[in-house]
Amino acid sequence: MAAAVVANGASGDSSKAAFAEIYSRLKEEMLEDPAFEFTDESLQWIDRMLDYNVLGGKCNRGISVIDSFKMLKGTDVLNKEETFLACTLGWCIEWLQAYFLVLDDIMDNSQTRRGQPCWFRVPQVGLIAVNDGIILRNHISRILQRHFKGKPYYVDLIDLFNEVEFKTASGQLLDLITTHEGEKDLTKYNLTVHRRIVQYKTAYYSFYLPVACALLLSGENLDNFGDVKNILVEMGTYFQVQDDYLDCYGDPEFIGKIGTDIEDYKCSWLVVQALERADENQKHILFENYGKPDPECVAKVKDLYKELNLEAVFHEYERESYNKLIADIEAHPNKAVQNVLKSFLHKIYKRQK
Ligand code: GPP
Ligand code: MG
Ligand code: MG
Ligand code: MG
Repeated sequence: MAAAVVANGASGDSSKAAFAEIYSRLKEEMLEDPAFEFTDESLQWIDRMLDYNVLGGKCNRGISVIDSFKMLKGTDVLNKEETFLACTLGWCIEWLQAYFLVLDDIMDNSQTRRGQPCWFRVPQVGLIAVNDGIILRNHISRILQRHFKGKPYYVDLIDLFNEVEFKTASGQLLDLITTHEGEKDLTKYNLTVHRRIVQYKTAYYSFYLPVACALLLSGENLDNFGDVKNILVEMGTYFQVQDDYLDCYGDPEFIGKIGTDIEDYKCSWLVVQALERADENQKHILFENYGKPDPECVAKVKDLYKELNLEAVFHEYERESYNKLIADIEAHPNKAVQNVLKSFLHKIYKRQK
């Protein structure tokens, strides 16, 4: 199973293969954790839960730790120990992603994820998924303790994961309370509100975290990389705009999930753009139909997006974001850092899933 994990990744084959191999080892360690006396049932549950939720994604975040570490070191080959540590941190990010997605799908009332039913929709799982999310989060601490305790940067790693988790949960809070039932008021949605939500809920864990892990592995002090953090947060904002776009325009078969942003009354980049361009009549259509589960209402919103040519607006945004990011990256004094940032950007530019 692990060998197929990263088949969709966009980076070097050697990083992918090395990465896939480590998963089974980390999983075995979690299943043999001496802090708990597993029963047969709990062992099988965790085994299945991990394969279901940690695997099956693109693994861009995880593999970026290895690729970034190589670029920072200025080498294409890492020794066995370095490879293992980089892959392990990469998997910690994939575990974090699994934890967020299991819970996000419950909160967003989603149907599918990575081409299969969301974990909480699997018969016999239901709200046990909430506890599985907690277990996934705890596995990260277990993995870090087992493999990094004693390293000079151990405390920084723990702080990093804690801080990024806090930022993400705070972003998720903004995402959720902005959509409060009963006080539906689309006029409060604008680019500033959108930007704040997506920076926190997505950019830190998806973009800053992998590079920050590679920097710590390289012995760097994260305090010296504030400018890199800013560029990565910008990149993460662009990435979430793509996610908002794909929620409506992506092929569910291909992206592996069915969009719910219109039904969920989300402060999506698309609705913000629609509001900026709509005349009074069109605004009325949005106000009447946005945030309702009825497929006819959803279709009316999508028709309006088409009328406002939002696909073209997105493609223009994509081009501008890319150019701006490249300019910011090229202004950075360190060539190795430039390579890390460019490589990350090229993994996501014009992504279809
Ligand atoms: C993406 O939002 C954000 C997350 C997955 C972070 C969730 C954070 C938690 C603390 C649970 P999204 O809902 O647009 O993602 P998707 O489109 O993949 O459902
Ligand atoms: Mg969400
Ligand atoms: Mg979601
Ligand atoms: Mg989304």
